[in-house]
Amino acid sequence: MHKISGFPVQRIPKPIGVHTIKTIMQKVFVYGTLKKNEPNNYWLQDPNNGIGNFVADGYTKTKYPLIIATKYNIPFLLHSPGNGHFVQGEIYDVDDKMLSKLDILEDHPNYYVREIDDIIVKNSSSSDPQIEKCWVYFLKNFKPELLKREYFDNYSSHGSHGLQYMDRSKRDPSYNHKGEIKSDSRQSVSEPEPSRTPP
Ligand code: PCA
Repeated sequence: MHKISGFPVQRIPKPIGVHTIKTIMQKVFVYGTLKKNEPNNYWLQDPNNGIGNFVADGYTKTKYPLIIATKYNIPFLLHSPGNGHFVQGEIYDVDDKMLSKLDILEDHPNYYVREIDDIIVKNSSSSDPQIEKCWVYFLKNFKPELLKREYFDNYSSHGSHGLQYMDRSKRDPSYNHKGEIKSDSRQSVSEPEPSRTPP
């Protein structure tokens, strides 16, 4: 028994076998519409989706082509290492729930493919460049002609390129835009998109 302001207080012992549940966080590097001030950043900010905490700005350790494609002006990081630029973006700490929500948004692994890659952390206090292993949504199995597009190093939907992103709610559900970019998908095929996979 302890006494606080004269009243006896009983210490409640921690029950045996009860553990604190630790949330496992993973790092995601975003380079497109998920960045701050871009059209899909609200996914990371919505507590109903889980945890999405901004960590730092960063850029890819490897060069990749960052392009804007399809009639909806969607940004894609083409999995073609060594081509393009060191791409700028943002690192977030996310929990499993948020990661699974992002996978739905990006339609991983059917459309974008999420892979671990080295990201250089900007403004890190140490003098050596700090590298974080982060998940990144790449486009694989893309049409080779996409490599002839303009390469960006820092995406903005409102950039001087004039290729403003079109939100999925405004798109034509009968148009298969994946056919414009995927080598294994035909452009003429128009199949309605499942409502849960709207990248
Ligand atoms: N969203 C993901 C991949 C491309 C996109 O628009 C991102 O921002 O990283």
